[in-house]
Order: sequence, then C-alpha cells, then structure tokens
Amino acid sequence: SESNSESRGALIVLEGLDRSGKTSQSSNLLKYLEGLGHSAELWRFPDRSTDVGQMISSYLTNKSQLDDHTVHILFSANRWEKRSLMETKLKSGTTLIVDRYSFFWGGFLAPEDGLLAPDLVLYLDIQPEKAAERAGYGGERYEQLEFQRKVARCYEVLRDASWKIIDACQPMEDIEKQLQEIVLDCVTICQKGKPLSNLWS
Ligand code: 2DT
Repeated sequence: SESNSESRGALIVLEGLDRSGKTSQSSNLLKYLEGLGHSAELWRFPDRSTDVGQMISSYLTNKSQLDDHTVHILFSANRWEKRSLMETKLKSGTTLIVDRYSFFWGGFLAPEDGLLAPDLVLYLDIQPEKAAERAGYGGERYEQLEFQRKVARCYEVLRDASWKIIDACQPMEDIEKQLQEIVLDCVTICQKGKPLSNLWS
C-alpha cells in the first residue's frame, strides 16, 4: 500500500538484565539522535503512569500480591494502552527509544500478538552475577540474583538472529559508540519507508 513507502520514526528497543546499562544508554541515544536533529522520545515499559502501570508498580514494590499470570497480562495490557500512541508517533516521524518492551519474561504470550514489532532490538549482554556486583539493585521484587538468572535464560530462548547483542561489560563510551552506529542505520532505513509490522506475525 501507499503508506508502506512513507518516512517514519524507528521503534528501537533496549533489553537486558537489571543493571545492564539500558537506562543510561537509552538516554545517551536520545541525546545523540536529538543532537543530529532527529525527532526522538524515550519510552519505557512498564509505563507506571497509567492505571494498569500503577497496579504493576505496586506489585513490583511488594505493596500488592498478584498471581504470575495476572501480572503477565497486566504487563501486556500496559503495552496495549500505549500501542496507538506508539503508532501515531512513529508515523509522524518520531523515533522511539524503548527501555524494555515485550521480551522480558512472559513476552511470548498470546496477548502480545498484534503489538508493533521493533525495528531493532539491542540486547545489553551481561552475566547475572556481574550485574549483581554493580551498585544498587533497587530492592524491587525481581531484583534478585536467582530471578535474574531465570530471566537471562528466558532471553536466551526468546532472542533471535535479528537482535544485536552488545557486550555490556565494555567501557560505557565504547558501548555508546556501538549503539549509535547501529541505531543510526536503523533510523535511516525507517526514514526511507520500511513498513511497520506486528510482533509474532
Ligand atoms: P524497570 O525496573 O525497568 O522499571 O522494570 N517486566 C517488565 C516484566 O516482568 N515484564 C514486562 O513485560 C516488562 C516490560 C522487569 C520493572 C520490572 O518489570 C519487569 C523489571
């Protein structure tokens, strides 16, 4: 269709264990793209500002108890809440740098079917033991070595050949440079009109 050749922003996702450096590198990337004159925004999931996001947040901070399946569906619902805004932003030419998206833990469940597929997934690769040595796991429910080990195994199952795996134990500036190069390629391809697609389709 005609819209397939329209310029748009890129959907760029950073994944990795807690303390792998996603949040710092996401904001570096935002500054980098803005510095080049691109329209870009930083998003993160869970987005704790929505109603569903607040339920997730109170679960993560141990203020409420929820069954695992319920939590997974809430994480998914939280992405659905933002789907149409996401599409609008991308189509209006804004690149989204997303600090975690659909791949963490239960990301292969049926409720994810139909969410927008990232143009790029950057995986900041770190051993759970190394991540745990870094300052301050924040004390949330999932920020424990045993759980992070399970998450690392989940990522191994979920990730495919299209993911860019970055060694998260390199000096920060080196990581930053590698990310910039890959992201700029992706943004350029999307500007040229790469069609949007859905996850798992
Ligand atoms: P932050 O510390 O980045 O706010 O993440 N999580 C996240 C899931 O279990 N499923 C999901 O789909 C997403 C997006 C990972 C808070 C925690 O939420 C977890 C860490």
